[in-house]
Amino acid sequence: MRQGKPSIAKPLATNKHLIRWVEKMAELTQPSAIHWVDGSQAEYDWLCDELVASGTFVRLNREKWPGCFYARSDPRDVARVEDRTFICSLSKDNAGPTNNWVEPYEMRKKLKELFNGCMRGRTMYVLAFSMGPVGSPMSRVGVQLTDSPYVVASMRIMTRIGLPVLQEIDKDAVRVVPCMHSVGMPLKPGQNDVPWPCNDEKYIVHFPETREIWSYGSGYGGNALLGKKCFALRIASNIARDEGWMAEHMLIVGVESPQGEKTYVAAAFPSACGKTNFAMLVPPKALSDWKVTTVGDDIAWIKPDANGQLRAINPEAGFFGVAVGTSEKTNQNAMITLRRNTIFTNVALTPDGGVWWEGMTDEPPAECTDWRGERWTPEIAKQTGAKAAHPNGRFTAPAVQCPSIDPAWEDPDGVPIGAFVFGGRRSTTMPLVYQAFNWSAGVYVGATMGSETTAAASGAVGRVRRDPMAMLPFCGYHMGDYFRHWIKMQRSLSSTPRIFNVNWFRKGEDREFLWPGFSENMRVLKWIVDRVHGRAQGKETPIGWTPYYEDMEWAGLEISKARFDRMQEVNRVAWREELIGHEELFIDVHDHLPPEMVYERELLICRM
Ligand code: TSX
Ligand code: MN
Repeated sequence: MRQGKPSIAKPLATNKHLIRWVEKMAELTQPSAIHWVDGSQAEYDWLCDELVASGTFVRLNREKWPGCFYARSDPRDVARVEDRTFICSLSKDNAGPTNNWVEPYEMRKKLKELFNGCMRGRTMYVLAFSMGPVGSPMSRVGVQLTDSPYVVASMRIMTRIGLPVLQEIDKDAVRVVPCMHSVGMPLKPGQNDVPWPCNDEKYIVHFPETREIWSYGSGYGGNALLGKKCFALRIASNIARDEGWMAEHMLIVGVESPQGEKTYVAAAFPSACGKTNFAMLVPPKALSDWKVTTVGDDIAWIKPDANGQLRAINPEAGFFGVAVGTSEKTNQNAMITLRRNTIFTNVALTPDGGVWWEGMTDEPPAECTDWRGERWTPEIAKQTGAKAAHPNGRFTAPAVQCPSIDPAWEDPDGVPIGAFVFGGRRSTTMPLVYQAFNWSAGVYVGATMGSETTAAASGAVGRVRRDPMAMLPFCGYHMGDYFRHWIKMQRSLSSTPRIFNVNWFRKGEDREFLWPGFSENMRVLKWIVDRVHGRAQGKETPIGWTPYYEDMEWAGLEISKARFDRMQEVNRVAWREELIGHEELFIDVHDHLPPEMVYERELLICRM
């Protein structure tokens, strides 16, 4: 027996409900062993050694990449599977038209078939995890039963796991979200395993009423790390709606002024907008007396406190970030964060035991092994178009290692939210920044946000795909009811956060980006914070308030007033087109749409 190998099947909890559930699920799935995860470093080290031995992990160069591992998934298991994701509420209407729904009884029957004996020949890990700091009144706990040690290792980075969480559960006062997970590849006696077991038949299933998650067939990302999208967004959005708080697909940053005034901002962006880059923004030299700190890069749980002030926690403990495009230039803080104790999946492996991905360096390595395990060189790439890293290849890194991590990132009471920011990737129509006139106008801005499609695979390039509050794939109930919940939240607040919309991606007639983006976004953030504190003027336009040129900090950046005006232009012709897009979105959810959304649209039409 290796050092640190834990005893098997001895429950590490005393909670009878938990133990009985584990026994029942073991009876169903028939694992060859049960391992209660304690969450210790010794256990993690042992687990990683096992993953190396089984070929799932490659240990990276200990000098250059201490504590880092490399994994390649099955090429058929590389991303979340939205068409295989189900919200099995009692009524179809509750799931709404934007979610897949199957009658819960029918789905349970199907899941029982799928999970029957699905862990044969494998170890079932009992993984207790807390979303949010252990013991925080805003945190929630889950227990994931999984047959994937890769998932256990990843969840140790992304959440708080093990003994401290089991102790919370033993207090018997907390409600546990049960999460069943199997890669769906049982092993016959003597059958050899593969580095990345999975099943072509995939099911990511949520039961909102009973707060349960069942995931089958995938070992990757949001399909398998059930604390993240499944729990912290789809299930939590249901809990939040019932309890009067918000589970949002938002990053949280702290903005500290030269005077030491701290303002926290929560922001929602669809994919491919550089959300993680924004969460770790480094101000430009000319604004280096301003500081940006990171509370979270993906999910925010936001709740009114006793004074009616919204406060937010990051329910996660790590970053599961897209690797491609991450570099010293685009995200210096991320590059430092992922230098140690990080799991890399579906990027390229270099001959010296390092990792590489497109956009990491200006010069590609002379040779490497790509995410499929094939030899890759820049020449081969030129000839075949082969990518070294999969575009959805990821780093899984501990948040504590981030140089910009906020001192209050684990504050059990959360941080006070001063502003909400929505954004999208839009080459036309949308100004660099504007502020909504009020709460319901701001909810309208979030509800109608969208991004232009970039990848050819996702339909016509350049079409606006609406993604309300970046929650379309993550809201665990009817989207119309979700807008209602946003509207309703105002009533429990003494003052509502100001709501803004940003667009880093507007292009000029020459098809070039008008705004330099990245660090320079600090200038936009500064105006937002100045507005929150009543320091900057707003210029009234039909869609909201925009900055006066004079109110933006331009030190160290040459942008003429004429260019700024082009970035900020509210074009009435373009906006009439835009409003038709809003109507198309609302058609789908019209029967649950709050009246405020209809009024706001009418108001916009009138102002145009
Ligand atoms: O992450 C980005 N951000 C946010 C940073 C805090 N990206 C990358 C998006 C892909 C994930 C951006 N791309 C941003 C941005 O603000 N802006 C752009 C568009 C852009 C790209 C390249 C340049 C300028 C703008 N290059 C030069 O101006 C030299
Ligand atoms: Mn996300």
